[in-house]
Amino acid sequence: MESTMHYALIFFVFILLKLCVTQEDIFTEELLIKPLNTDTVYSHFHFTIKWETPDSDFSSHSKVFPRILGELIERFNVLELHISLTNGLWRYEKWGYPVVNAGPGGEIWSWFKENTISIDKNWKELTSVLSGLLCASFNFIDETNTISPEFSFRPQGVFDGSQSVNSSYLKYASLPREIVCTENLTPWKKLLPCNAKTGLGSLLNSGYIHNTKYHSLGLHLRRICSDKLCTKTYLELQQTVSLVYDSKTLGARNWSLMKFFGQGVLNSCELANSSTIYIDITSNSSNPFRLTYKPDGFITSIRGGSVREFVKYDVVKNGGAFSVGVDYLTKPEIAITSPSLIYAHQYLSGYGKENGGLVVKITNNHWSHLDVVLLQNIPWYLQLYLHTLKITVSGKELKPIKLKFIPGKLRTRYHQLEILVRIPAKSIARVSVNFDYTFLKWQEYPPDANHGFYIPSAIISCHLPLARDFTGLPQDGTMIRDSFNASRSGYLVQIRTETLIVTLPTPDFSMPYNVICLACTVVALAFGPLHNITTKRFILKVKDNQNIIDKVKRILKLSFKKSGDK
Ligand SMILES: *[C@@H]1O[C@H](CO)[C@@H](O)[C@H](O)[C@H]1NC(C)=O
Ligand SMILES: *[C@@H]1O[C@H](CO)[C@@H](O)[C@H](O)[C@H]1NC(C)=O
Ligand SMILES: *[C@@H]1O[C@H](CO)[C@@H](O)[C@H](O)[C@H]1NC(C)=O
Ligand SMILES: *[C@@H]1O[C@H](CO)[C@@H](O)[C@H](O)[C@H]1NC(C)=O
Ligand SMILES: CC(=O)N[C@H]1CO[C@H](CO)[C@@H](O)[C@@H]1O
Repeated sequence: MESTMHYALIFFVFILLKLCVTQEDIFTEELLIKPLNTDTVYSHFHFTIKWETPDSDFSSHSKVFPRILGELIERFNVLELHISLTNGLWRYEKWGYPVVNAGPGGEIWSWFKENTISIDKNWKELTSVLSGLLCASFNFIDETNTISPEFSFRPQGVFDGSQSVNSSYLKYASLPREIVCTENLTPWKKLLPCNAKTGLGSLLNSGYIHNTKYHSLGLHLRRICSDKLCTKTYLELQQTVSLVYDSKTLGARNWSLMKFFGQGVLNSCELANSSTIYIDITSNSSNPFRLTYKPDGFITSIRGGSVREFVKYDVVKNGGAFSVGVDYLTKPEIAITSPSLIYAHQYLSGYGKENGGLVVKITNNHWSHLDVVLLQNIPWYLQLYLHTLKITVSGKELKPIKLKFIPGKLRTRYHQLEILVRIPAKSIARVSVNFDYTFLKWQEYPPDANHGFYIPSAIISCHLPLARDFTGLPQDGTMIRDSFNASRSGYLVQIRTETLIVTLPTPDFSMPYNVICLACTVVALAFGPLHNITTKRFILKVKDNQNIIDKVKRILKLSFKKSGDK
């Protein structure tokens, strides 16, 4: 009797706990496929989890939200976290803008909450934990290569608007040398609710991802409002994969999921609230094609004066086992994307092993002027001269509206240069600065010293008045909504330039090896005969018993002599 009551009590408590503790978390997955040009196709995976949870207590259970990330946020007092791991360079001028922007290599930035006691310590620990979590070299991030840009970054989620943004709560670091590979994709996939077994995640086979022109993994954590008045907030996790396929490597212009990923969608993820594939068919008017699988719906999206057409496939409704694709009806003629409004390139100037220069060229294709923030994060092993900073537009010098420079310190801090400048309509601004190369201490060179040293990509932020090729980070968790009609005063785009390699004056590290080899050879050559002479004794040997061959020879000789005598 007692034990029955006992069990009943436990059961009751269990039910009560479940009712109190289970909070709603919603998982959606999307795949956007968009032809970028006559020979490239962009596919972007977007996995979103929205978790309705209190700001500080992550001990409650979630259905699909990865527990490790919840713990991380609580432990390190993180407000927002953004990570990207990228291989390849996004070509803004040919491809337009990606949904999520990322520079080559690894990149990480995080906002900490205002009540954080030691931001530096939390940052160091956070990067170390993430390094283990994603198998990336984030553990090489420390205060020497971390910056806190003032103008370039703003929190992307809920933010208390009463206070101005204080950039001392922001930490940004990039690892331009990071090589992104399967070992990063595998732990990244483990964070997905369906663990890449079913649903759209199952398309991410590493064999097919790493032979693309460009691939980028992203992980973005932020807090968003649940409604307009922001009575409740959600914790939102966005996991993204961006891939750019080249028809030349695929062998044909006609593409399908089968060709991209080696398989179609086999089944849907049970935990996903929605699972959708979108194909951008806006380019059909210039390069007509035929869909190989019947779509479930059409969507027209209007955004900032740009109308785009999409077709939609519902993975759950189709019950899995299908592959979408496109067969082109004509030969390629017209480039699909018009030139982007703004793009930039970075390169080295200067001469010799001493005088270097860094140039960023920003192109404004818009019919009116654009205000642009340029952020440069330059390693301390280049000694920068701010007085040589020059901004020119077709020969004429341009004054920056705002300039913030935190000079680097040898071995302790990177240079941080932020420039707000107004670029006139239809022009190219050239921002150049000179530097000297530094001699490093001999232990500071990496094992492959002659490979060179990296300069991270520059970041250019700008409010675009139009959203022609702009997709942007989704504001409400879904990339494309039915009859989406957003007209905002500006669309924030951030673009990143290429990373650069500089060769610092490098000592000849093979010299000690050569010296050792030579010295050893000389010693060995000299030592051998000397050792022989000094340690060996010469003894005269008496020649007595001859061996058989000599005996036989002698006998034969004698017998021949005898026969000759006859
Ligand atoms: C930003 O926060 C830091 C640390 O709390 C504080 O010292 C600094 O005065 C703040 N800056 C502004 C502009 O509020
Ligand atoms: C693209 O246009 C061609 C004719 O111009 C039409 O036959 C085809 O159905 C269109 N494709 C889509 C996906 O709308
Ligand atoms: C693309 O598909 C169409 C229709 O099936 C076919 O006629 C055409 O030859 C294909 N193109 C290539 C390059 O395979
Ligand atoms: C979108 O907004 C514009 C301007 O407000 C309006 O003219 C247009 O009809 C709207 N389109 C849709 C589909 O609501
Ligand atoms: C929050 C949300 O989008 N919930 C949706 C989950 O899926 C069901 C059925 O498709 C919808 O009714 C909910 O609105």
